[in-house]
Amino acid sequence: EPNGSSVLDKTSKVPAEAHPLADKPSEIASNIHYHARFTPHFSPFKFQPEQAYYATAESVRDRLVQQWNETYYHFHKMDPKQTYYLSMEYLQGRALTNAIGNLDIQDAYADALNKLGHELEDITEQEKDAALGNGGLGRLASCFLDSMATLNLPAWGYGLRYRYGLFKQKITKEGQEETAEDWLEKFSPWEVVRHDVIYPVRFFGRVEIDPTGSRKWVEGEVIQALAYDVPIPGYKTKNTISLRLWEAKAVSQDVNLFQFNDGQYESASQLHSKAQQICAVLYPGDATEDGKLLRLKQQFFLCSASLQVIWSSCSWQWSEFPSKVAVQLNDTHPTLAIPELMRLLMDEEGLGWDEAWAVTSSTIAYTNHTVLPEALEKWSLAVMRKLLPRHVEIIEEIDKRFMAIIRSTRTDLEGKLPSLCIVDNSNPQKSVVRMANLCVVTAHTVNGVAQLHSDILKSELFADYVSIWPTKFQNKTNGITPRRWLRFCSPELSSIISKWLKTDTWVSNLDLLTELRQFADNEDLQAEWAAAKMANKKRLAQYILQETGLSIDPNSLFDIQVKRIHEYKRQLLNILGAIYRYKKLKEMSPDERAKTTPRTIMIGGKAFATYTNAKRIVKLVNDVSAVVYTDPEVNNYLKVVFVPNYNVSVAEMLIPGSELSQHISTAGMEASGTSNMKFALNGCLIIGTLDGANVEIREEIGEENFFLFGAEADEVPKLRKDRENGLFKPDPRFEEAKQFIRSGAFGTYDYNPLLDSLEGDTGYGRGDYFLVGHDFPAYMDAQAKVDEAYKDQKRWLKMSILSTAGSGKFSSDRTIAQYAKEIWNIEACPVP
Ligand code: B1N
Repeated sequence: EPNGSSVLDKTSKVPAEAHPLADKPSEIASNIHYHARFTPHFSPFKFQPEQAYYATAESVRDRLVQQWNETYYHFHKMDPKQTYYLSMEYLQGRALTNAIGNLDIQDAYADALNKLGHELEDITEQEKDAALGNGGLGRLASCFLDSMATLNLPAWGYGLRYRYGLFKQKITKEGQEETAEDWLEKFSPWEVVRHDVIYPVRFFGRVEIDPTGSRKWVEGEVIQALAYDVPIPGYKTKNTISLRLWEAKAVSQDVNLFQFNDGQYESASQLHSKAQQICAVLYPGDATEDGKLLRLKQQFFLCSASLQVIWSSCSWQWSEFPSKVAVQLNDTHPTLAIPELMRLLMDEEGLGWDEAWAVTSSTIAYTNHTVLPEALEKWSLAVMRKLLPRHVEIIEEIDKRFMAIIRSTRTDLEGKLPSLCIVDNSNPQKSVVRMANLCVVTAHTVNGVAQLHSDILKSELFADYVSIWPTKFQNKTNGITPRRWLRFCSPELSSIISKWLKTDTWVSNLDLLTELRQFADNEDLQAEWAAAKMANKKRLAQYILQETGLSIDPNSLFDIQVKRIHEYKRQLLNILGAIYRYKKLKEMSPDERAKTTPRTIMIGGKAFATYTNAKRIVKLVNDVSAVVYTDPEVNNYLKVVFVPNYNVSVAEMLIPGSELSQHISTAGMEASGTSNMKFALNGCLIIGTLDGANVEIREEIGEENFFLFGAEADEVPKLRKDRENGLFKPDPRFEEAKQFIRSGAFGTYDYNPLLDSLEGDTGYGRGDYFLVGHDFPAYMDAQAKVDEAYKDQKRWLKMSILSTAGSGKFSSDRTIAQYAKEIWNIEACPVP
């Protein structure tokens, strides 16, 4: 641990030279061979791809561990201010390609594996994705870690080591089926258990008040949090930081052996199973909240363990704490870090309220990722009081003091108190804690994740707070790591870029991509660009064939929408458009058809297991796919494919092979989106609404290179009202598409509930809350423009090059540099 005594103290320097690591392919090959033999996980006679994967991973891990130790030592010596990024989700994906790439040793490892009779590509495919997240929010956390390491920032990621990550999606006749994804089935070579980093986390119990009036949380049940560390290498730097994942364990002395002898097997093993439950599963929601007690336990487990580490590593005066530590809350999921830090400071350290509050509020910052009302966390006060009695006292005190200040200083806000307060008592039987309010009241900085989203936070969700703290609110437009999302997933396009820019430094300085603009019309570049795209499309077609049995034509326009299935993301708009296209193609003469632009529409994504409308959309896409595929009149001009089990690795295959991607959420509802950035970076054109980061992407790449359509965010409330008042006049094309489904063209499944959601009552107020009907005609017109543009390949390629050239802003390096400077106030600490 940073400030504990360790072996590192006794040596002036980590003796790296004592453990030289192989560089030549032949040495690497023997190192891999060494691991296959002496770190055995399998019987010794096998060296199939699976065994080769584990041995290769362990060989690469040796290097990571060496850099990691040096980084630990260096941070320990320099003692800089450090950032702790707290997140309930990390969508890491595979680690091997990333590690080899960031260490810049791909060629040597490829050669080494060749010597052992394997191809690097086959070996890396053996790895299971670490999917400890649901979607954008989790993947953002993982991109951030890559950037923090690359920028040499003294930073940590903290999360939970879920036994089962995001479910695996299978498509059957019924639609989506979920099965458990056992990512630790064999074991992960990328985690290191830290037996010396273990902290007690308490649940339930009561508050004891001693004669001096000081309070202490006692009794209840105590579960141990044990650290598993995952190395996060930066790109072309020695700095290797940690993702620390907590695992829950029963304390051994609590599991009393004598109880077993007394026949009390139950109570002894109970604690074990309670501990196991905590990290058993990731809650598979994305922008939905289902308020389970176990989820609250998970959240507290993360917060308490992480805060205890920070607290125990603190060797400074408490007043100095905020100049040594920054804590970033990834949405409200780790909000309990606030009362937990207050508790540690007051009950364990003996600080007074004001001092503890000053430390807490100047340490903690909060990122909001959604304005969807159903995703804004609210916890029952009664439930929380049972689980965390001391924390509820603290939350109530924060609320009380905040209310008092507002009452005494802001009489103009008197009427706003019910919406400003943290504990909502409007229904005294069902009081709830509004976690976002607790975050806003406490944090020194609150940020949104794209300019439009941050503006909406200020003008709507948190408007009244802005009048209290005008400078608390910031924007930090999301970003993606250019390593995973271009350099490694599309080596072909990457080498072309490096060749034309005469440098590969764009990989860690993505703004350099603007230099491609001057070559956008160059025929040689366009030819190379087209060849790389085609290679990626062929690879993708091969993958689709292997996964779905469907054969797609690499000469057709590859049009992709992949993301969690949600009504606000409007996959329904996409598939209705596809249905209309299909119907028109059927009505055409063969000559007319031959003049159209052939398209392959791919849709992928997981639906929350209990989100019925999302599951109906999955089913509809699959049914449309089957009908169109087997229609000989049409299937040369249109194919619809549902890509099963969308995850990080599948994205790495799809995105480089894409030509058009759809980011078509109802304006104002997608906080940012990050796949839009990945597609644009890979030279894929976007059809989209003015929502989330689309707005900024369009600004950067040029409006002539973006297929824009649809209502704008500020028009949405009125359009919804108009619908309610019966003022909406549907476009005949929209009616035709819906009618075609009703006619049974795609089978006998009952699609009426889905179609009714576009008309009748959806539970969101009167029908079509997401304005699919309103935007449909504009969407179809924009799609017609896409078809026209694709016919002119020169123009299309130019637009594609300009998309990549304009994507520099969306590097997570830029985002993280802004967090470091404008929120965390930390500086780079590069290992020499
Ligand atoms: O966070 C991403 C954004 O790019 C997306 O637009 C946004 O939808 C996503 C509850 C969420 N917001 N909220 C969640 C995830 C899990 C959960 O249990 C809410 N995810 C987002 C990154 O900023």
